[in-house]
Amino acid sequence: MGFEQAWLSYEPREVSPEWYGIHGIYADCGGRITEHAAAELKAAIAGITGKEPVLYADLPETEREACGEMAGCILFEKEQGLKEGGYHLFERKGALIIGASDDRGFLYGAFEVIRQLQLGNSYQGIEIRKEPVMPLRMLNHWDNMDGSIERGYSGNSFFFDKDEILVNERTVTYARLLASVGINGTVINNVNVKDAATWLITDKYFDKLRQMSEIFGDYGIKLFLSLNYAAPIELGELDSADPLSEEVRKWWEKRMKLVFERIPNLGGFLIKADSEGRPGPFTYGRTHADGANMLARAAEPYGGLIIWRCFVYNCRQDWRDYKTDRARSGYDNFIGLDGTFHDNVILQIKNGPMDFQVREPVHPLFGALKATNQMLEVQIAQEYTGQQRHVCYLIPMFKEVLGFRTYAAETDDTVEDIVAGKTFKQTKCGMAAVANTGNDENWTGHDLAAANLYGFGRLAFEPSATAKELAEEWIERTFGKDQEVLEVLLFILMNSWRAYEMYNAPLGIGWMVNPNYHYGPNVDGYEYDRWGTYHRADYQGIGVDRSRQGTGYAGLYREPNASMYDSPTSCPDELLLFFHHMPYTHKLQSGKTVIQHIYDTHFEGVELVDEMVERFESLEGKLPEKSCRRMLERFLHQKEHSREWRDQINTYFYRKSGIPDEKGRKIY
Ligand code: GCV
Repeated sequence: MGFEQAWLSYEPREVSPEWYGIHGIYADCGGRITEHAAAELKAAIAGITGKEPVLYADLPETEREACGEMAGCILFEKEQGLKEGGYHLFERKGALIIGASDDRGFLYGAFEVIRQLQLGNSYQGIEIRKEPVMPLRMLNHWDNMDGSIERGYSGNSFFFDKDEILVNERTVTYARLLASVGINGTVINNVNVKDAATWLITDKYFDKLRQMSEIFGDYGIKLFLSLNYAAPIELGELDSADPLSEEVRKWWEKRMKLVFERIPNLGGFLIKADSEGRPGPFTYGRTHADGANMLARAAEPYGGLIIWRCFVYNCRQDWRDYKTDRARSGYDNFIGLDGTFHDNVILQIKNGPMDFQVREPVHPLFGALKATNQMLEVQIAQEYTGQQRHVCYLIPMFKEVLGFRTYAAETDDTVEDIVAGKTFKQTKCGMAAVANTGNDENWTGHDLAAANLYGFGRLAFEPSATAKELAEEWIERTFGKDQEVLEVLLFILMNSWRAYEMYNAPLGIGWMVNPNYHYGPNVDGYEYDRWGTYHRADYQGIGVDRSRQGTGYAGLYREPNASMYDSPTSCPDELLLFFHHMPYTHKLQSGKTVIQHIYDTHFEGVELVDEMVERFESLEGKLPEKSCRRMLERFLHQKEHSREWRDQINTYFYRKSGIPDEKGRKIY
């Protein structure tokens, strides 16, 4: 099985009988995207059924019947009334119809047909009507131009090498994979824009970027670039990047004109400003709105979007300072600017207030910002969740985030409603994921990590799909239909986030990792450092007081969330230490004490991993050999490494608290 194609492998498999009778595809009603959709459909049918249908790409709708029998054909037909990207699949007298009102609708409709085909479903009597729920469904790559990837765990970049841009077969497969799950935008370079990447908006790279963007365009995907806010200075042309300076404004106007002319399929820019050492408007005493709006005005004539990140905090904190709270910083920096951003600016907000920990509360800006376009940023690169060596299927976490009620309105107030544009009637909004791909043969290092890439795209398109459904689909499309494989891999995926959380930092406190590279346990790794990420454990208790008496962070939520988080009796167990400093002897809602919870979850988390590995081993011979070997190697590492987590965390808290495990298990 060719893993370069991930879930788009079109090798023969058993499918419902009528697929073998497909003899024609009629697809004359769209542009280049539709042509690519039809070609993809043809390749999928030919590969899977062994029978190649004829593709009638230039035949007007009116002349189709003249070709004879329409039963057994797939017809692309214009259908009014569907949202951009929406499609309608149905059967008419033995023919399968893909109705859509635009090119992207045909593209996603064709990929829906391929999904049905790979899953082996019949199309008789089929009736599927879908429209993308989130307008923007994006990937953010943190690829550097030297070929490395910041927080990359699956090889090197396939976009860049030695400061050059790569455009090749993999670019096409990448675009097909993204389109197949409905992703419509991608940022190819790291948000930390330095050195050569600053020059991406210059003549040096335009030709290659245009080529790449055209390939993406064929699959309905817009290319985006991360921008260096200080580009006018770093490109050696000005000595200021002050957003209110006339000279700077003019510089950007000229630059945007050039860039959009040379790369017509450019969607816009992503900007990390005044964060972790990156330049921004603060240098000039200006606000984020000043900075974003200046760029937005310059990009507006070309329909360009400015996606501005809210990951802004003081990374030079004094660990002795109990007042400054990093969790508050995104909110404090942006809430006063609500309603002041230009219409083509979107604020991109991480799912939690800290940084992609295994458990965090939802970012309090969701529901607080009412008059600003906003996007949710999640991370499928598993920076803090096992770095694609541990299995951690993150879709259940994303579902919880999307389902969180903000109380910003009486109804339609969940994070999903907000980023789908429902709550505040916005059209420039959606969801982005920090990507988990690299040039490894299987794209994602751990074969099972591809479920996160797949699930993310599908979820952004159709958030009502359950995590389990998406996992099932991905397993069957990738490994074929085998009940045992399905059951085991489903068990592993669906338990993986829970298991990882169990043997990781307890009760929402986060951060007990080795500094810098963020892998492996180190309880005090960040405790006496400048990053604002503390657990405040002493011999009596642990946790950060973010209640009214503490940093006041809990009060940033709307009621009743604020009160729920503010009191340790109503705060959900899994976030208790994020919001409160508690004695080890405090009884959780579960009835266990904090310390016993720590011990139990760490022992049980490891047991769960053992069970996952044991069940995986039972699949030997049922999975493609190379892929099975790769996974097994990672599972064996996870088994060992989860023990390291268990023992370091349990030992640390046993030594700190002096309280023994009720069950008398081995703690060092
Ligand atoms: C791209 C965290 C990561 C950084 C990342 C940053 C961000 O701090 O560790 O690698 O930088 O988040 O999201 O900008």
